Formats: sequence, structure tokens, C-alpha cells
Amino acid sequence: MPVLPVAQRGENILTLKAVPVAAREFNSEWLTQLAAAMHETMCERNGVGIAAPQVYISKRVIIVASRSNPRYPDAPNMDAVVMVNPEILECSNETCLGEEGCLSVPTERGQVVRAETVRVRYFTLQGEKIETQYQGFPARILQHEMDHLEGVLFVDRL
Ligand code: K2U
Ligand code: ZN
Repeated sequence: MPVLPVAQRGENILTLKAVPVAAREFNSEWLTQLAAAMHETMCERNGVGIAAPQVYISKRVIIVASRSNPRYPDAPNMDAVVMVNPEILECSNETCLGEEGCLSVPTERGQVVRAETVRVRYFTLQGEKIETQYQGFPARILQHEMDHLEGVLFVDRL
């Protein structure tokens, strides 16, 4: 699978509201290849998440892939989760402040306030509906990636 170019801050694609994946795209070769290329690109850049607009595809597809790292040594190591048309259903009132970075803003890091726990609904590549909850660093990544689908970068929240 190819490593794709990553859009950088200032490029218009990162400011757009991404469009939902259409029903006919589920289970398609196209969507499967997009997810694989996103995953390859994320791994090559040592990311813990990525959103389709970052690889110039303005569609509502994200990957969340928490792993322990120098900034979050006790972050859980989770298998990468591909989320299609994700929706945050609920955010905890409890928030947390944490450092974020972005593959599209490689020169900056910053402290961002996020909900500690989020309830999310998304679809798998096969179109299966999943509802689940994330807390801590995975929840932070999810909110960061959801922002990308709304054309928002973490630096807009500093
Ligand atoms: O969407 C992206 O640009 C990927 C970010 C995801 C991220 C979200 C929230 C907090 C940290 C990262 C990249 O993974 S940036 C690289 C990175 C990795 C681990 C910790 C901090 C930054
Ligand atoms: Zn980002």
C-alpha cells in the first residue's frame, strides 16, 4: 500500500467539512484501499491517528491507534480502529489537558483541553454499526481526528 502525501497547515483541504461515505462505498475496494493507505501513512509518520482529509480525501474516515509513547507512556496499546462516518454521541463533563501534535502541523505541539470520555458511533469498512466508549488518550485522539473532519486543527484550540 502506498504512503500518501500529508496535507500541511494552510492547505484548503484541511479547512473543509468532510463529506460522509455513501452506502454504496461500504465493502468497496476503494474504501478498503483508502483505509490501508491511511494506515500505512500514519505508521510511516509515527502517528497515533489520521483523518482522510490529511491525505487529501475529504471524506469522513478516521483511524485511531493509541500506543504508549514518550508523551503518554501509560497510553494503551490498541489495534488501529478504522471509523467510517464517526459521530460523537456524548462527551463527559470531565475534561483533561494534554499535549497534542499533528501530522499536518509538524513544527508545533500544544496543550489542548478535551473531554476525558466520549461515546462514539461509527461504521466499519463493511458497514457494520458500532457504538462504543473511549477514555483518556484514545478519547483525545478520537476528538483530534473528529476535528479534522470538521476542518479544525488542534492549533485552532490553543
Ligand atoms: O491527526 C493527526 O495529525 C495525528 C496525530 C494524532 C494525535 C492526536 C492527539 C494527540 C496526539 C497525537 C499524530 O499522531 S501527531 C504525533 C504524536 C504521536 C504521539 C503523541 C503526540 C504526537
Ligand atoms: Zn492532526
